[in-house]
Amino acid sequence: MKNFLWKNHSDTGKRTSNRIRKISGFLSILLAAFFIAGCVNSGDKKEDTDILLGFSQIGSESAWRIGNTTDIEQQAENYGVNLMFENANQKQENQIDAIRRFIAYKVDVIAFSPIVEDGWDNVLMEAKDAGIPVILVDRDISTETEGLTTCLIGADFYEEGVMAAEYLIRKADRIGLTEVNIVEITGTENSTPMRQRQAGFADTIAKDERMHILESIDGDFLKSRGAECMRYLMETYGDEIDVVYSHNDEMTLGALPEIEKAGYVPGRDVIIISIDGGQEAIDVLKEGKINCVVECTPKLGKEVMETAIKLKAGEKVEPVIHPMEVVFSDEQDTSKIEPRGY
Ligand code: GZL
Repeated sequence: MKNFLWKNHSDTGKRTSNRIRKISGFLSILLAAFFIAGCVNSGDKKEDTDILLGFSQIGSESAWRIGNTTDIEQQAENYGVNLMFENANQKQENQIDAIRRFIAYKVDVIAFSPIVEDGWDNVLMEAKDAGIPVILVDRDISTETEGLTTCLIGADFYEEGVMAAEYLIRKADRIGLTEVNIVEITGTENSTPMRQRQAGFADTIAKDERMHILESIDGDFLKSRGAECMRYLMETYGDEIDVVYSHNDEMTLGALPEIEKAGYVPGRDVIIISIDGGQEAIDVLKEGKINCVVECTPKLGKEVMETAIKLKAGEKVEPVIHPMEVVFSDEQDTSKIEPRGY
């Protein structure tokens, strides 16, 4: 809140000074009104910190990613953290360049969502040498070098894969399937969510002899690629396909029309399992064209800001923070699912 300094008009005539008194009285009331409004509108906005956080975001490839960006920005505002935000448009080299800019700018903390797990050692060693702590948001990195990052704030993707598979096993039991042929549309190759959602699902169905994966194909978390993958899978396997396991809602939403074009009803002829839990997919779940959506919350901003504030204060932080996540499916009354906010 700016402090307004008012000039004193002491050397003017009586009539003028009365007028000035009236104007300054009115302006004082106006200023007080603005101040009160400001306090009311500030909501729970905390005092500005002197923290400058550099954040490198992967891109805008999905409703999840856009929701994550919105939440990061809103929480920076709420916590009074100054945010230097850069969108890498799905390119690792853009993230590396952004991190180098943050280092040059001497930010207090760096946070980023690594698009893939490999290739970060050099730039993170530069951040370490510059004494700037790094927070991993959403996704992880793969490295042999200790101490390049302080913590990971993001979903337990392996557990998401397990929850997807556990739903499928329950569904197969419920409708009496004796053989279950699955096609898998994966997220970006070598990304943490792709690797772990695939592993959690595969490890869980491995215990069930009915389950077979016909093929896994990379949809890169993109709606357009999800459609292309599904078109290929329908042409290749057609009637053999009992289940589509898709690593995110965007690819699922791209795939559904291709299933319908091939003459099948998604959610009825083919079991559809998706991950993220954005509003559009939940609406389709409610229509019965998706059977299961595993939640992956994009709302990580609060934990990111609280962790940045702790790091700036030199406090220890938890090495891993996983948000709680649930499963939405045709096993429940989907009409009761609250608006998702992304
Ligand atoms: C998951 C996130 C994934 C989402 C996709 O935390 O990394 O990236 O599942 C997004 O929608 O593209």
